[in-house]
Amino acid sequence: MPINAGPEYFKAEAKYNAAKTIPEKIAGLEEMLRVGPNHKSTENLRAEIKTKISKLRAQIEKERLTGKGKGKGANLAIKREGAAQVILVSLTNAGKSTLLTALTNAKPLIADYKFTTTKPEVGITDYKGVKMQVIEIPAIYEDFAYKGEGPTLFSIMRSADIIVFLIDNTQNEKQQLDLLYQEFEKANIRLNAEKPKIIVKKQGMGGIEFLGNKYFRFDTKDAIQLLTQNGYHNAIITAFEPVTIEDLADVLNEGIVYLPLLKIHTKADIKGEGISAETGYGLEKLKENIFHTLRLMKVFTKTPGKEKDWPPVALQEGDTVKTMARLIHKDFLKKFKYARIWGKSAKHAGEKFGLEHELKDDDIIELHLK
Ligand SMILES: Nc1nc2c(ncn2[C@@H]2O[C@H](COP(=O)(O)OP(=O)(O)OP(=O)(O)O)[C@@H](O)[C@H]2O)c(=O)[nH]1
Ligand SMILES: [Mg+2]
Repeated sequence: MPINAGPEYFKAEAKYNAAKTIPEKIAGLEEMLRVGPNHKSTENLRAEIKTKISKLRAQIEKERLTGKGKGKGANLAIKREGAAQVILVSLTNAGKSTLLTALTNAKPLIADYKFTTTKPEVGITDYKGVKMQVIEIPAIYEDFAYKGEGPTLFSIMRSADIIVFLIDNTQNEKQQLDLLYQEFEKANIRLNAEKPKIIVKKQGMGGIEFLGNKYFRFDTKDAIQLLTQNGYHNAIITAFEPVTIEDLADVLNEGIVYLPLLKIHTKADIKGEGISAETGYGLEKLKENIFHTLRLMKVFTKTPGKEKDWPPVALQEGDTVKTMARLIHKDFLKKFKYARIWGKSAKHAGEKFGLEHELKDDDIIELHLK
């Protein structure tokens, strides 16, 4: 029994103990986390609750994939296209379909009644020559993560590159955000969060070993118990920055994915700031924002004596001449002599560089081969 737990905690615990279905059990445990005390002496308990939740969630995911359980087993696969997959999410009527129509070639139904969109709608948008796939997910509601098509739709989102929340300026902002965050939490998707810097590596033997002890903000005895509960009997645990036992519980839960989030406010023509998909206001800026949040950049190729080629190639920030050469042709790495570059990463126009040189957005690159 936790120290200083209030009556709400015991109510939640009773709810958990009485629960018959997995979602009910999860809801009970989540409530225990929410209303339970959160300080140093309860960290172990919280980590244990988290482990229970992730095991139950994994069970739901497994049942979904094998087609057991009530949710349909069918996997709605969406073929990836373009440099990135962008997901539009909101409560009903926030303007996802209107935005998708304004940004892409898609023609979803738009209406002022609730839950107009009932399956994912897909389109392609163009940002300065770079194509990105945009997907509208049917509106989120309470317990979407567990009900009907929700788990299947969340599994589409798990493999996406970025989540965009649409917040309707004409509705209560906090209610929209709370519900969205809550459902993503339930689906084990962490938004705009860094993965805790701790590595757990299973071993064949040797028991449990800890490296980087100065960073552990927990008792290794408790950590061993948590690891054992999760099926780790031989493992090396390495930390690179301060980590709590809850961080360890998160890392042990392989079902967690980490995705970037962008929040945008819609219907700015009626009220408030943000975008208006109806008038087109703020849409170019939005695409730019998505592009930068994804840490993408565009690089142009060029042949000697000619203008730059169109369209540009989409690369990830930090990519080098080597990435580019490899992308253009598999033989180019072997034949590479040097590159000439025009743009932000070059001090003067046409400067010569080797394979390890880091490119910048809007660079123009001319490859010279042996
Ligand atoms: N004034 C104004 N109305 C908008 C804007 N965007 C959407 N709407 C209106 O809001 C209503 C809902 O728009 P949809 O695009 O269908 O919203 P949705 O998020 O796709 O809705 P669901 O599919 O039901 O979840 C429609 O009546 C739209 O015309 C906007 O930027 N300005
Ligand atoms: Mg819609």
